[in-house]
Amino acid sequence: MHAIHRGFAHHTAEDGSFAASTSKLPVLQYYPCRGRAEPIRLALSYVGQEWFEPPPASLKQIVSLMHGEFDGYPFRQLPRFIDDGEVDLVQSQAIMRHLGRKYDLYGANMIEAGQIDMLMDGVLELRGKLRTLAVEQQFEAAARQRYEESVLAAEEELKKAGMQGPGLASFEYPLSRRRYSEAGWLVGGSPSIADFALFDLVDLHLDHLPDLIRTRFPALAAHHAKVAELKGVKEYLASENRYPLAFAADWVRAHWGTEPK
Ligand SMILES: N[C@@H](CCC(=O)N[C@@H](CS)C(=O)NCC(=O)O)C(=O)O
Repeated sequence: MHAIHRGFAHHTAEDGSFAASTSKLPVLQYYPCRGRAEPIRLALSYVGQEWFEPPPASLKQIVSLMHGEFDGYPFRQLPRFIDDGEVDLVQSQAIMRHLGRKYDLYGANMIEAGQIDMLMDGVLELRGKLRTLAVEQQFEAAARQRYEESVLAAEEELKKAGMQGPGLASFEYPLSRRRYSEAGWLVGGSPSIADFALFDLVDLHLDHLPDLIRTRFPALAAHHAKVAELKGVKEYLASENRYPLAFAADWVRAHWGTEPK
């Protein structure tokens, strides 16, 4: 059994048998699936920063600790990211913004940083809609059709769809019009944390609806392909480190047999 992180003591890696090989690596505690950790993994891969993830046996301990202790797990949720012996964060968006600041993936100025925040909030909202369809509704036919007609409505149809909040067309629009970037990224002249968040969202959609996405959202498909070719990202996507399963709830159900939270 591997030791795990406890309380507020800062660690840079797992204790015990993993300590020697991982003592300098940031630790990402999450389920062995893409889930809310995937944009974090993509950003780390892009900047060439290796990281450590506890194996499932440790994770089981982490999750039971997490449910009973606020220290280290203030919201009783994962992901948790421990970096440089001082940074210890939960909330996937806070972790992404930390990586954005640390590795210069947060735009060239305050204006771009604000645009990145705005677009990432939109991606998160859309991810929630996809999660409902995938995890709660299990892609049931009527729910899927409603999703295709609202979240996946093309630009002009989305304006009439009567749905609150973003659809995928909300991202097709700025990309195809080069609204915030002349370079084909979401914002500014180089990749930012928003690009990794959007890539993950489009990737999840491509798993289930490849033809529809490619036909209705060519700019999103092109952006997805551009991110997938980035050095570091390309290698990560082709590696064994990339988990096949998309949602944490599905992993928990499949491996621990308990109802997902
Ligand atoms: N807003 C949080 C949500 C985190 C979240 O929902 N985490 C889920 C897994 S994806 C979790 O830890 N659920 C509790 C559990 O599995 O017991 C974030 O973005 O990090």
